[in-house]
Amino acid sequence: MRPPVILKTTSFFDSSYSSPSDRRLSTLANHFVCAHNPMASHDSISASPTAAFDSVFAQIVRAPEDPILGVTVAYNKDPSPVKLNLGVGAYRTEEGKPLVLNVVRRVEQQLVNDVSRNKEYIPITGLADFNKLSAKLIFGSDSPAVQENRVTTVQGLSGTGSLRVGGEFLAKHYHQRTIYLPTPTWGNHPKVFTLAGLSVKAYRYYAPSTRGLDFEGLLEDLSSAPSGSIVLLHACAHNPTGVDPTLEQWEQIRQLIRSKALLPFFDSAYQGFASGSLDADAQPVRLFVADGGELLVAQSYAKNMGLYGERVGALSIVCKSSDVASRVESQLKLVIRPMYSSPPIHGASIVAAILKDGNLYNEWTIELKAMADRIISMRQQLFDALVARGTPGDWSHIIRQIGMFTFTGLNSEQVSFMTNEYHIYMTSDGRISMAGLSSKTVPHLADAIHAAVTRVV
Ligand code: PGU
Repeated sequence: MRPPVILKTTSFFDSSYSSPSDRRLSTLANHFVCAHNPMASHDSISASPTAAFDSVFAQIVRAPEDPILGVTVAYNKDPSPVKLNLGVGAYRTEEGKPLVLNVVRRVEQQLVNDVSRNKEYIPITGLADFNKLSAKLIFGSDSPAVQENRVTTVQGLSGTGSLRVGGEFLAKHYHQRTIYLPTPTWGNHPKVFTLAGLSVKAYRYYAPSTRGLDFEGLLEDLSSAPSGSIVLLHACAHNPTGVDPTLEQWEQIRQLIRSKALLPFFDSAYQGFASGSLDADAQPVRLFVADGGELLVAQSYAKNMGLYGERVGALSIVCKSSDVASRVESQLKLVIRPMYSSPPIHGASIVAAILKDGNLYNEWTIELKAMADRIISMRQQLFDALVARGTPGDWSHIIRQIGMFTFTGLNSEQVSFMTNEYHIYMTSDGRISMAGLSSKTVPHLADAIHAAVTRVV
């Protein structure tokens, strides 16, 4: 027989999370338990653990699925053989399979075979080699800021964890607590920065009418941001729009940001994925570092090395002097230590091994370019397929936009229609991950888009 559990029916979750009807249910449950158990009082009672309403968590309201990762949850439940997941930004091969890069497999094998390696804790700031090489990757191997030791880099839990640590550091130590995010932006940005303790505001970025950049709106909004405000910038391959400023526009953005003493915080989740070149995709960041001003960059190795689940990333803060940089680093440690103590060793060891060896690095860049090129070819194939079907509308943005995503312009009703009728899964804002598409699945997607725009207004 199972021992009885002691149960407190008035949960502290009551007041903060439950609706009035939930609370009525809780009171009813309490009466029910008490009526059937002469030993029970209203405060502390014994009961079987089997009934759902016996739980101290009984009042918890079900949260909605994540708008991006929840698409995969729905996809996994669909038994259709033609189903297609274009929701999450994760690379797939022509066969629709996840890809582990050859160079990553080889390095992993070497790491496993090296018996001198151990699993000790690594420092709070992560692997020193990894940090140095990550800074060089984003800022350039000849970056004066790196050479002058004005950059502090700490290993992070992929892009998300690096953004979160950067956000929390700013909330604690920077004089301005407002961060401006582009509209639209990656759906997790507002949550990450709000929970880090910053206050989130928006700046105009995308113009639905042109399916391009709202450059005037962007300049206007950043011009009226209070001096010192933090500005989140997607380093390249803007998510979800696939719309990036030109280098000339970046230069104007830089001048405005510096003249108003705004603080740039770059999110670099797609270096190498936009153009296929790691250096070309880092140009906007390097433009800002070259003027000697300060900034933050969060890097992710999820996409460009295919290390999604390994959670490898880095946060760099470029400062005016090495003395400031080292004090900043000492405070970053105080942010990290109570959050997750120290980062994991495996993924960062893979990245460090690849970045430090010329041959492995070259091999990586070839595999990376192949991924970027396949995505670019998917854009052309989808565009051609829609033109061939005479699908109403101008679809040239599919080949103009860059990076992992196409922001199709399809509305949420059209997206639901495509999911219900064609088993095609994508985020409700009409974003499709081009990396999830293959030559074989392009006709199915083109048929679905054609049907959606002709049948669902
Ligand atoms: N920043 C941007 C702009 C991103 O698009 C993503 C991932 C991240 C940061 C975080 O990536 P890490 O995996 O933490 O390095 N966005 C993808 C992946 C799914 C998700 O939402 O996390 C996406 O589909 O938007």
